[in-house]
Amino acid sequence: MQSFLRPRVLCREGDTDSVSKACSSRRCFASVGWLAVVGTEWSRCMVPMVRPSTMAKCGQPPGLRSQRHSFVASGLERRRKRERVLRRGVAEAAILGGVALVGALTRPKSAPGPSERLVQETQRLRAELEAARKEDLEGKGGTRTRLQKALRRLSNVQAELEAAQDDQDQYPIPGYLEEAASSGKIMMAITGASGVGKSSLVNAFRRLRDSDANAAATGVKETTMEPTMYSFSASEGIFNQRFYRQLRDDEELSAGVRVVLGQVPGQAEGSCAEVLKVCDETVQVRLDAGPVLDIDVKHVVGTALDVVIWDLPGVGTPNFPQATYLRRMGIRYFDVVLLITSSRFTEAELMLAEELRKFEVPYFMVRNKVDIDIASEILREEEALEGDDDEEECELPKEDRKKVTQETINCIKTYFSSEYSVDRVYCVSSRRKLRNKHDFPSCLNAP
Ligand SMILES: Nc1nc2c(ncn2[C@@H]2O[C@H](COP(=O)(O)OP(=O)(O)OP(=O)(O)O)[C@@H](O)[C@H]2O)c(=O)[nH]1
Ligand SMILES: [Mg+2]
Repeated sequence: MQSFLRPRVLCREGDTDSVSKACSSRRCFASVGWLAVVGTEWSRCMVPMVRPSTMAKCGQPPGLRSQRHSFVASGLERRRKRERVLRRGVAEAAILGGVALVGALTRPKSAPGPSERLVQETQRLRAELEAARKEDLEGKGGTRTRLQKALRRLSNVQAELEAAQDDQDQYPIPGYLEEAASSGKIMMAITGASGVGKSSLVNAFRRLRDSDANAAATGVKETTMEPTMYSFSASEGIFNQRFYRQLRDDEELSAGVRVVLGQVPGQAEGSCAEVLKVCDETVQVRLDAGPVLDIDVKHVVGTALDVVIWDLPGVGTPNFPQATYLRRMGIRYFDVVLLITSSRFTEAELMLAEELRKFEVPYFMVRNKVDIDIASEILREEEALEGDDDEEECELPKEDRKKVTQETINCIKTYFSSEYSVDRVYCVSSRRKLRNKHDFPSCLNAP
């Protein structure tokens, strides 16, 4: 799948200081996680893994020990328990065999809460203010204007910081997500309006019939009434074969670890395997498909990550009004999101897209139920060919049906790209017989 996000640089070579500074912000819980898991190229310039539990050791940078210190520090304390590494998976997730590297190895600039930039700017301005005060006390000339300017700048930045803080207070991590986040899995949400086929798609991803006992409930009326979690094991889904954490330079593999393979001759890229033995530069693995292979360690691209899919209630019903949906569902806290639509974009869907863009959550647009549009277009063509006699029935030849199908899909894609600048929309149908058609295989990167 192709994500809408592009890689962003968080930390350059030798810039490890910014890591410790990041620890001072409320978002550090997320950032340390991200930094800890980035790929090999990045791990060279990052500090070693810092878990939330080791946060205390990071301490506060000196700038924060000023008059406003308590504001940031107390908030930090308050959230210590609550704010888990909800979006750490973004950086570590990658999809093989497809176009995208999800999360692109960086943390988003606009993760929820006060940004690192804001915190750093506040520190800088405080230091500036202190220096101006000192000079003023020492009776140096011309310091008054400098002092006033520094005060003004600081109060502006502090207002921004407080606004970001308030925003986070209004949009806390929902309880249901907080618990699941500690599992260390990739949190993926399926969201969109009610009835667009979110739960049906979950079943399609899990290769289940809607009628199977453990399938997600689907129906013509509003059905999913609370966020429901589905974990994927290697045998039932595809996602955990596609998401991986890139190996760090110094990371050693050991028997039993599940890994994702790169381009191994004769194997599909992105194959999943279990490590059986490690000897120097060679690893013996058992592919999920069965065979045991001895491969060069360079073909191991990372350790496989499990994925949890959250089938969310639909937005915009009286039960889940648009006004409170973002807050109730905690959309901004997910690692990756599938935004499902089944017709034209509605205001609610645009709101979701905006939120995802704002918080830089990687997301994919899926246009479901294309079978209905195609059937309807074919019917229209046939009706056009029929005469006035109601009894006369005309069936479009196979070739023409194919043409109408392609045209319908193209039309849907053009609509999203021209109206909303969304260049990649996966046109799918979750109907069982159509799960290998249209963009469904590429949506899943299914082999
Ligand atoms: N023809 C067709 N029908 C679909 C498709 N996907 C879902 N449906 C039907 O659409 C209806 C709604 O599907 P659900 O999966 O329950 O939709 P949902 O988005 O989960 O709905 P809520 O849980 O209420 O938010 C059901 O009757 C499904 O059988 C599809 O691709 N094609
Ligand atoms: Mg549902």
